[in-house]
Amino acid sequence: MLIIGEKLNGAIPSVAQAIRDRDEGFIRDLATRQLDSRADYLDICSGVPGQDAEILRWMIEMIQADHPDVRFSLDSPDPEVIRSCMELCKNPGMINSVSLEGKKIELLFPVAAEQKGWKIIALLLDGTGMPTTVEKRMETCRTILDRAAEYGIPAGRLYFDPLVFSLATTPEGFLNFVGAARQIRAETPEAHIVSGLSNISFGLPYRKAVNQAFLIGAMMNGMDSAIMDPLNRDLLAGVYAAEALLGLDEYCMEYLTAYREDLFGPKK
Ligand code: THG
Repeated sequence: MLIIGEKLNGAIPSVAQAIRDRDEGFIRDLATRQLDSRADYLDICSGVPGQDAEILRWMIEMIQADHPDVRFSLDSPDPEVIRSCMELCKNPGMINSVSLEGKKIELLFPVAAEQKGWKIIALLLDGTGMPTTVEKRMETCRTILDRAAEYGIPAGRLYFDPLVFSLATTPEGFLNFVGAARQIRAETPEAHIVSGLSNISFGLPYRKAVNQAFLIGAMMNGMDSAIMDPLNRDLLAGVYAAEALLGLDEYCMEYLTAYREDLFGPKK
């Protein structure tokens, strides 16, 4: 499972404040703690339209100075910002995201075709509103795969985000997510499935329980990457346990090592 640490996001009030104050210590600490919790990539999102490029640049340079091996997931609605930030990254990361909206593919696939180490998160959005059915998602997925092939980008570099809506407002949302995830992996086994965890629990109390159930359910249906909080020990333990259950962790070696190293918190 590829873990993309979600904490460096201006949508989180404490992070927004740290960005406004240009509080280096706060941001550097959040980066270090997520990497210590085995985040494979750090998602960075400024949440400040207009200053996106400048803020992401600030984070990239500061974090890279501490962690030369760090890999970023560049999370911006503006493809130009993603493109300019890619040049600043010492290591290949993830483009978060493309979709069929606007000129994202035209702007980002040419660079992605050249920079072969970069992975691409593709939202299953076609610009006509939120997808409500599995079939709508599949149409968008197939179009994106075709466009990628035109640029010589193999399916294995694509991480499809089927988009999940709040369980409180969209009762069939999880089943649609799972339906799309299963079908994508059946049709294109090399392609990957990714999701943010927290949309599912929006508007409900005790969100952690719903996020945890979503994570495990989605992993059992082909999700192999998540944008999540790696500092949430229970969630992280769930990832390791689910990997072992799926036969992806021989003799539970990874699970046992993580437990031994207190990755799931103090031993219980
Ligand atoms: N798909 C893609 N990109 C995305 C999302 C997605 N980027 C943004 C978002 N969704 C994922 N990122 C976050 C970041 C922070 C939070 C939720 C989603 C958040 N965090 C709480 C905090 O840190 O205070 C607590 C989290 C917890 O304890 O589990 O709310 O869907 N492609």
